[in-house]
Amino acid sequence: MDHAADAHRTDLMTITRYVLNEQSKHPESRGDFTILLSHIVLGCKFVCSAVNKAGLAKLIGLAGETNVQGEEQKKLDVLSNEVFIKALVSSGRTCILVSEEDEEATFVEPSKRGKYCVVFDPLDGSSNIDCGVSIGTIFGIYALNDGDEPKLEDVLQPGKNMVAAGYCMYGSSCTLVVSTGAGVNGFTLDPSLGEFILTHPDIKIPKKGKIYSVNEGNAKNWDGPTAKYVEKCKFPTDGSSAKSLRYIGSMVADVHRTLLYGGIFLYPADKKSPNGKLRVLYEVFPMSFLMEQAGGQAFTGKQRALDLVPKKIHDRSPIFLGSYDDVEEIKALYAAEEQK
Ligand code: AFP
Repeated sequence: MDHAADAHRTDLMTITRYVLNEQSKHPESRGDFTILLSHIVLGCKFVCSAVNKAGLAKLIGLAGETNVQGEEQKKLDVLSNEVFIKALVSSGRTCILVSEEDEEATFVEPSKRGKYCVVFDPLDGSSNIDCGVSIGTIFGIYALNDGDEPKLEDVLQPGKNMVAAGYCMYGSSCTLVVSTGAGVNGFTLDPSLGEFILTHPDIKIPKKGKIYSVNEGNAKNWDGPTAKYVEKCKFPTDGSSAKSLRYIGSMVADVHRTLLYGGIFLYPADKKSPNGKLRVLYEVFPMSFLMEQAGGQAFTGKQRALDLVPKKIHDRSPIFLGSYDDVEEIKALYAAEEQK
């Protein structure tokens, strides 16, 4: 009998235990972040359960409303947004909430306010709901100085100022990947316990990968560097093997695979969408934060993604993120283009 392995199986590192351990390293901490995170975890569990039951409960299908981006909202989007807004407000630790589903930022009423601003996409990849493909929640967190009056500029900050970021993927398992700025950890929901257990400690993305992930249907509208990069992935000229293409069309799933297996995920600018498709605050920033924390890079085609300063809460940006060496290649192609 392998006693060491057995001890490991019975000594579970839940996300709450993990965060409390981290908190104890900061004696000045009042536990506000731990409380906030536990409310985010509750939101993730609720949405996970709703996503799992969607087919049975007839929760899929249109809710008859359109969101800020002009897309038709599905019932699960509406539900997930409500769940997260309520969970975050009731934590008593938030002051400003920015959701993909709401045109305006929500300012929490003074009696329920705390110092954290949370930007989030409650259910990203919603066009995949009906066919059961993995979807997810993405979030990023900024902190105000104690006593500061919250204002919109507090969430229009570069991503490098985030204090934490993460995503929860509702897939074949429910996986929560989080960084508080000291590495990246992945927790998997044990449905029988109702607890997220640390299953992927200190995730590091491979320095170079064998997979590229992009919507190639947009190729005719790409700029030179993106087109050249994808051509190199398929027809390498340095004797290396061609990369494999994997594209789900659900950012959480595509980024999760990239984080674990390495490679690059790109949603570039194109002639039709000069700023790409993905939203800076609650898609580009949290995923770029995680990539950097895991040893990878994130680039917009012009600069480090986390240096961007959003002007509006629903701004978009092109994004290239993943393994360090793969992102270096795309950076070199953009640099060469600039030299011309
Ligand atoms: P939906 O929420 O409309 O499904 O969009 C998902 C998403 O924002 C992101 O999760 C994907 O990476 C990206 O869009 C896919 O976009 P394309 O369908 O244009 O490839």
